[in-house]
Amino acid sequence: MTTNRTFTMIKPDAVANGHIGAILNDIINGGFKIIAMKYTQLSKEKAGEFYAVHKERGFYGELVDFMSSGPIVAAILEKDNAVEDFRKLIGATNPAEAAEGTIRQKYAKSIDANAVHGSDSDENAKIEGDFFFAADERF
Ligand code: RTP
Ligand code: MG
Repeated sequence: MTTNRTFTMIKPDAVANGHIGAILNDIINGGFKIIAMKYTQLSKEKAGEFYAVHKERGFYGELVDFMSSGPIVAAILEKDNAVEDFRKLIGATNPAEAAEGTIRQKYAKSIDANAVHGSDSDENAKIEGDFFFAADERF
C-alpha cells in the first residue's frame, strides 16, 4: 500500500547557503502540501538516532556530524505518491548525478552536503515524521 505522505529535511548546508525559501517554493510548486514544519537543530545524539539504519556504513560518523552542525527545516509533506514523487523532485543522492532542475542539482554541492532529505519508503516516512512531530503539530 502507498500512502500520500513523505518526510523531508532541508539540511544544514542549504539553510546556511540561504536556500530555505527557494527549496520550499520548489516543494510547493511540485504539488506538495505542508502538513507540519519545524526550524530546529538536531543534537549529535538525535541525528545518530535518526540515521541509525546507516550505523554500519562508512559515512555514518560524518553524516551525523554534518546533520547536527547547524539548523535544519523538517517537514511532513502530502501528495499522491508522495515518497516516490518527492525523491524525483530532489534528484540523485550525489548532486553530480542529479537530473537537471532537481533540488539537489540546483542547491547541493556534494554527496555529503546534499541540501535535502527525502524518505525512501512509506514505512520510513511515517517513522521519520513521528520522530519530529506530535499529533497537535500537524495541520
Ligand atoms: P537522504 O536519506 O538524505 O534523503 O539521502 P538518500 O536516501 O538519497 O541517501 P542514503 O543512502 O539514505 O544516505 C543518507 C545520506 O548519507 C550521505 N551519503 N554519503 N559518501 C557516501 O557514499 C554517501 N552515501 C550517502 C548522503 O548525504 C545521503 O543523503
Ligand atoms: Mg535515505
